[in-house]
Amino acid sequence: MALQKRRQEVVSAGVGTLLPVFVEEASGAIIKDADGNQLIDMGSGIGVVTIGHTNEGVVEAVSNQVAKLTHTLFTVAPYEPYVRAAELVCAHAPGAHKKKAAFFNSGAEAVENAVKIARKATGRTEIAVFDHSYHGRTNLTMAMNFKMHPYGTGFGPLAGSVHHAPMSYPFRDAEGMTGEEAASRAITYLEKRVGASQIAALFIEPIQGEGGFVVPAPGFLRTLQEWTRANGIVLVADEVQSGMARTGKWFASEWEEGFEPDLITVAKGIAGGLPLSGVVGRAEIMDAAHAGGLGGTFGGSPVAVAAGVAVMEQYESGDWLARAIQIGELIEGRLAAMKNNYPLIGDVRGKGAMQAIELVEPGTKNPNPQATEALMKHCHQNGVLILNAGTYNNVIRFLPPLAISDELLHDALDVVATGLAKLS
Ligand code: PLZ
Repeated sequence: MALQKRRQEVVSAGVGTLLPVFVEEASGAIIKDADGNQLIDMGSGIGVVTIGHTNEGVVEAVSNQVAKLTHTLFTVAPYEPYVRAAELVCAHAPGAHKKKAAFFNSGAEAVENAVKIARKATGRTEIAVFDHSYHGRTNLTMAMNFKMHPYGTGFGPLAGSVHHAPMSYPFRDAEGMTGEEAASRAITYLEKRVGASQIAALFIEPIQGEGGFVVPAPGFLRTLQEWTRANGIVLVADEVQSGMARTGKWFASEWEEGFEPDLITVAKGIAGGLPLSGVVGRAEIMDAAHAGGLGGTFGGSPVAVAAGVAVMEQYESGDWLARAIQIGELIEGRLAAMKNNYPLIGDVRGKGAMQAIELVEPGTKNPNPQATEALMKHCHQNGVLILNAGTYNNVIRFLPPLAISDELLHDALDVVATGLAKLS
């Protein structure tokens, strides 16, 4: 293909791609490529266009904003939509405490800023993260990722003062291990290896994204929170992938009763495709950073925050959250039925419109990345854009735009079922 050739000439080989297509336009849950082919989008650009491609409200808000004001830099001369976006994200982050927010461009940048804020607030240096986690591609976040390859290989030296603790992974943990037990395993590890008094922040994805949609056992997050509170550690929920209506709640953190992280990082789904990220959380922690300590040229640009406001105001009706729950039930029901038919599926898990299957060698828990790759290819060849994930590359994740219809969901899942039948 001519475009493919042009791309290879001028785009760095380090920027890989999953699909050999060039996308022209998209709407709702349908993507159209340059050759006129249509794909059902079951990935939302990795959880970004949660509200749907080219959502009308977002398009209108962005178009209006672009015609009015595109840039001053908030730290030079502020503008109202930034404040409105902060009001919305503060109002809907879990917990009744007073909250404040700051906006940036990417998820990794939000994570980096949460580290800065937590270090300043505590006067401590060390950062704790979990196995199977993913936090970004910058130098610091590369060190926070669980997987060295492909994210960090050859890109070192990576940042220090980052410590990885064991995660609660119900499918792979000892049978019957509770969330409390898994948390105490992580806590013991961190106390021995690092020392609670040294730790500025503990980062956790309440449902892991790249790691394979791992949902920790109930009680895990709450037990970690008891420990961070008792030890003056800032608890940060990285909700870059799980956040903002994806799981049927504003934040996946809300699925664990009583779990109210001190800070939350948001990005992806917050702005319907525009680059916007943020850190939101306890006002006294957010205010620990000195004036001039946080910022960046494009962070919270007028156009990005206008999109964020348009998305969040639509979420306020509750309809999108309810739709995420329905989508979750439909997908989970279909996947559970497939699991009964095909022993390739070892586990079905997720919340709301964030669902996954973990593929194994039948009869074992041995990861099956070959079948996962083959299933993904089958779907791509049959017009369904699905994404893989997982430490062992053996997870297929389903995170469609919430604008998808039941009919398209069934079509996509039929293709998955045909693929599983072929592979079994
Ligand atoms: N935290 C939980 O999921 C981004 C990575 C895509 P950025 N995940 C998708 C890729 O291969 O680069 C992510 C995440 C969680 C942080 C990030 C980082 O967000 O916007 O990609 O920087």
